[in-house]
Amino acid sequence: MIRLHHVPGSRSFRVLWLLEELGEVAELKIWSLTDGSLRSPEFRALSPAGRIPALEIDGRVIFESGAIVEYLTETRGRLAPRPGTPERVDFLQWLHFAETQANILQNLNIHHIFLRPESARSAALTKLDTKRLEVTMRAMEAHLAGRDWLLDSFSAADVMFGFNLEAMFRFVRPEAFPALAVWAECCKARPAYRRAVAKGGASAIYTQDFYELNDG
Ligand SMILES: N[C@@H](CCC(=O)N[C@@H](CS)C(=O)NCC(=O)O)C(=O)O
Repeated sequence: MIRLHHVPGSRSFRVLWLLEELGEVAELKIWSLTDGSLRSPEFRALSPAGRIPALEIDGRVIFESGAIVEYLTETRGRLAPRPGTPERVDFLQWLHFAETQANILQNLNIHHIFLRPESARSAALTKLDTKRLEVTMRAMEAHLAGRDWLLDSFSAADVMFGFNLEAMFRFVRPEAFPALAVWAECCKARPAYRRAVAKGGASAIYTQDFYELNDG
């Protein structure tokens, strides 16, 4: 039995999509980011920082989505280059880059959506994180121009952006990032991605297509 602890639209989507790509059947337990349940002893026993995702698999629990993605590719022997190969370095680099970008996206979610009261939100920090997001998107645009996937073929490095590619164009418009936008559409067109969206449910985070920067 595989059980994924999931919030629709969050980083757990990375794991859900990868499980679909690998043909693994998982039961989902849905949590909320806002009702306090992630701070419960029940959830903290699975993920000590109270963060989504956690995955029950092969007789244990794993937290940290990057570790889960590495574990799944290692044990299922697919969608990642072998350790020790030059392509493995690229794989690891983009895998971890996804989390650098995800942390910025998480800050923007807090600035635009979660922080209450709204008067506590900082226009300066929102602007700073929007700029930092743009920098990561420029790096991806430069890398993806003229190629289909982050590596020579589709891999779990692409999947690691599963949360990000739903989020990034909600804060930065796509016009300056044509290669990134095409890659995002190719990811979303994969049958496993679509199955994961259908199983995991619509985003529990976003209610708007785009969040304007309020420069004050
Ligand atoms: N590096 C961790 C980050 C996990 C994380 O921050 N998840 C978010 C959802 S996308 C979360 O659980 N947030 C709840 C909170 O911060 O209280 C991972 O990749 O698993």
